Amino acid sequence: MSFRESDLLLVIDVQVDFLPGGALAVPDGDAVIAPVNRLIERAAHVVLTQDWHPAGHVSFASAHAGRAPFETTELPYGTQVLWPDHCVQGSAGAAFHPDLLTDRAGMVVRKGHHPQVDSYSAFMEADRLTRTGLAGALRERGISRVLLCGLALDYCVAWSALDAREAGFEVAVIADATRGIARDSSAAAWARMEAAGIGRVSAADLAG
Ligand code: VGL
Ligand code: ZN
Repeated sequence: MSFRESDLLLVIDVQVDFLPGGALAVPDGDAVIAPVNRLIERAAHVVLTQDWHPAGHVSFASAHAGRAPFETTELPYGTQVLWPDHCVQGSAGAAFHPDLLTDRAGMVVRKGHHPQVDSYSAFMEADRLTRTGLAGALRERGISRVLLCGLALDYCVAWSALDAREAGFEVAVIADATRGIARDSSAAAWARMEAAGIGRVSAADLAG
């Protein structure tokens, strides 16, 4: 299997705050950078996402008195995990990792910019109503398959993959070019994705 002209490589949130030393570091997250860069060099269409929160964002534990990171709270749109402050707009932590080959990306989707709504998915905010416009943009470009990599597998990668599938695209996740925040939620994410008909491929399959 290799890249087709109608494939999109969707690179999720390879940002300083999600890498070791960052505010919401994904364990072993820096292991994705080399395979992601190899994939970016091979793919005809590349879109990057960037988690991009205003200060005081509703997903930050610090915005909820007496609450700690990794607890959950109920918001009007459902249950929200509370995170450490991360990817604040314009901060060093919100920048792409300096080694990421960003130049070949035709588009950057910023998400999570509404103060009261989180957005794990590149396609739809957590209110499950507000669309980012990415699905329409991909259709206009003749994309039929979305291949995902990046961080974090159990949140933004999985939610984006599930929404891509729901939008009618063929979808696969590049297993060795992603890492999760936690083992249990990563296993649950793989199960949900498999049930939704999402494939699992390796970077070598596409960019060996
Ligand atoms: C993410 C938690 C909060 C992610 C973003 O990129 O997976 N996770 N914001
Ligand atoms: Zn976030």
